Amino acid sequence: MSRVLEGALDGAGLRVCVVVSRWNEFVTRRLLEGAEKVLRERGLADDAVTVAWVPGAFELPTAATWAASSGRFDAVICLGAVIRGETAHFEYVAGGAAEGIRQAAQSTGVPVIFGVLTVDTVEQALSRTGGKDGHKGEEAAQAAIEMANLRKLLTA
Ligand code: INI
Repeated sequence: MSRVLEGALDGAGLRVCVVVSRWNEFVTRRLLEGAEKVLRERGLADDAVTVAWVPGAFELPTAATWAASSGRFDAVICLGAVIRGETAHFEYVAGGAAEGIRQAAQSTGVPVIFGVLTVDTVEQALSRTGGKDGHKGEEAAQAAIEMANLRKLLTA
């Protein structure tokens, strides 16, 4: 019989850093509100959640690496919104954020969650932050809790 491990969606005792981009703040605030709501609902205390603002999505990996390598957090959540219609260099900003966030996770071993919307229009961004297409901020917070708990199981 296989031994199956899954990270519980229980945030009690976890410490999480949310790094959030100020660019397209009307969207990223919605992402942040969703993430904070789920973290609270899942049992994290208010003082167990740290929020750090950065200028844009391109800066998310740098701040995430600082937080992840500090030893102070069980998971880091990166929140941002890159909207193609308003970004001439969409691929560079979105691709740099994605690759940098992957590297931050792999170089530190701490879960660093990709909560960055990469969309064509403002309407798509809004529909993914509490509209008909769910809430990427809420999903990011759930992923952070699951991965933080799975890490404990796999590294104990
Ligand atoms: N940053 C974003 O987070 N979203 C965007 O849509 C965006 N646009 O449109 O350019 C954006 N640019 C800023 C970038 O992330 C950096 O902050 C900037 O280039 C300084 O390094």
